[in-house]
Formats: sequence, structure tokens, C-alpha cells
Amino acid sequence: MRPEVTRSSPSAALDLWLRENLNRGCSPGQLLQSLLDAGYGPEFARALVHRTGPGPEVFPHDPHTHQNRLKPEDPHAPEGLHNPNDPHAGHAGHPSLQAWWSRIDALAGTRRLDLGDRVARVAARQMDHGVVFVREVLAQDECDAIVEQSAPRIERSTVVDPVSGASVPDPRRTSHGTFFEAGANPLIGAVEARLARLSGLPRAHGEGLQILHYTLDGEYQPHFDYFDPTVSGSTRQLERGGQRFVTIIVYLNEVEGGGATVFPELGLEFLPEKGAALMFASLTREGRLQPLSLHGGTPVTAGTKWIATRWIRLEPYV
Ligand code: PD2
Ligand code: ZN
Repeated sequence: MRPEVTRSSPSAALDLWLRENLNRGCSPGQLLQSLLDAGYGPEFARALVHRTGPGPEVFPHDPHTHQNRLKPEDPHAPEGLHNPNDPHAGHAGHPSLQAWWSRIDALAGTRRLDLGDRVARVAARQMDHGVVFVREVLAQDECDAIVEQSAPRIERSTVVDPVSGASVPDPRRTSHGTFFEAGANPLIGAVEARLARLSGLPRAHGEGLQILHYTLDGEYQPHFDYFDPTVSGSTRQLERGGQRFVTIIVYLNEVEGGGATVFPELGLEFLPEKGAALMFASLTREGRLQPLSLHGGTPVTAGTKWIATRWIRLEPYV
């Protein structure tokens, strides 16, 4: 499935190669990976697959799913090995899953984290469920710059309707937000690279950085970040890089009151701290949906709250 084309004649031949492989059942994620393996740059490869592949335009504003408290699969069911064509299977042994849990294990003995262009500090961790709170991931002036760039662009946040797959406003998510394309500017590129180092996962697996603003009483009621593979609205999302299995929330300002990120099933509550990042998984070590990853953002009771959210897929995001 390797793209056998020269870089001097990219477009028509690559389009043909992409269409042929899509028609014979390859997923957009597999095609993106082949292009990356063949040495094409991530931006070019992603743009090409978007242009040719099935509809990213179906979720133009916000690919976030507001999951409906779905109960995950029966935990006693036999473990399925990862099969990208079977959305109901577990993801045991998937290389991305292994990479992330190895990263979490490595963090067990570390306080100081080298993120390439910056050193951050692990401040709290819950190892069993892979929840980690890290300080100083972004500098204060980086947080300010991202807020400044985002403020004029924000629109009411939406969620993905689990049945239709359409993006719709929902009273359970009362923030406003905007997205940055991958590498949208040098600062966004630097943040993406840093979050890739933090997670141990390739930058290409991350969805576009989403910036969210909550005003007074704004909240995000408890939900799952993973896609429910049993509802029709998830199908197209799962085609765009497989399951969403890691979330990183970066706090971009000091919140005067409320606005904590909570895990009701784990009894954990994290207070926003400017520049800090909260990272957690939505899949278990065995690759099954993690019911204990239920989490929410509590109402802001004073001031406002700005965050950046990075959702990370098992495969490259397309
Ligand atoms: O704003 C938060 O704390 C929050 C809570 C739960 C954000 C998200 N989920 C998210 O962006 O997925
Ligand atoms: Zn969430």
C-alpha cells in the first residue's frame, strides 16, 4: 500500500493512489500513516487525505463527542486484539496504547519532565488510572498569547449528536471555543510538540488544539471523551484516527472560583492552575473503554476559565 509516486508529480498520482486504496477499504488513518512512512510531511499528508477521504466536513466545528453516559462493553467479554476494522473490538496491544501506558509508568519515578524546549514538573498522579497533573507545561506569557489569539474567534461549543453525528449546542456544555489547525502558528506548533513529549505519543495523533472559554456558571457536565462505538454518530469520528484515548487539558488562566476538573468515579478534583496540564486516558491498559474516566468541569463561580484541550487518537488524526 506504499504510495509509489515521486514528489515531482504529486497531486494526480497521489489522488489516484488514495482513491484506489479508499475504495479497497483502507481507512484514512492507514493512508495517512503510509504517506508519513513514505516521507511526506504531516501537513501535506493530512491535507491530501482530507481532500480525498470521507467527510471531515461532517464535523466542521467541533468533533467533540458529548458521550451519553454509555456503559462500556461487558468487562467479562473476551479481550479482542486490536482490529482497526472492528469498532466493537477492544484495543489490547495497540502500539499507541502501549506507548502511552509506558509513558505513565515512566512518570511514576519522575518529578522533572524534559519537554524538549521546556522543563515541567509532575505535581500529582494517580497511577492506576493514569491521571497526571503537571505544572509549568506552558509559560505564563504563552497562556496569555493563546487566549489573546482565541478570544476574537470563539463560538458556542457544540457536541456530537450520538445518533445523527451532527454538531449541536447542548446545555450540558456551556463554553465557547475555537480550534487551531495543526501547526497553525509557531506557538501552537511548539505547544503541540510539547504535549507530544508529555504524552509520549506522536504529534500527528492529536486533534487540532481546542481553546475553550467558560464564563460565570459555565460548565461541562460529566461525560466521556471516547466515542461510543455502538452509536451511529461515532462512525465517522472513528474513521478519523480511531478511538480518542488520551485527553490533555491545559489551564490558561487563574480561575477565581470554581471551574475544577473532576472525576466523580475516582473522587479526584483538580483546581485550574495557569500553565499546568492534566492528562488522563479513556481506555484501560487492556484497551477497553474506561468507565472511571467519567469527568467534568464544574461551574465557574467567579471570574472566567480558559483551557486548551488536546484529544489524542490511537492512529494519526485525519
Ligand atoms: O474544562 C474542563 O475542566 C473539562 C472537563 C471535562 C474539559 C473537558 N472535559 C474536555 O475538554 O474534554
Ligand atoms: Zn472531557
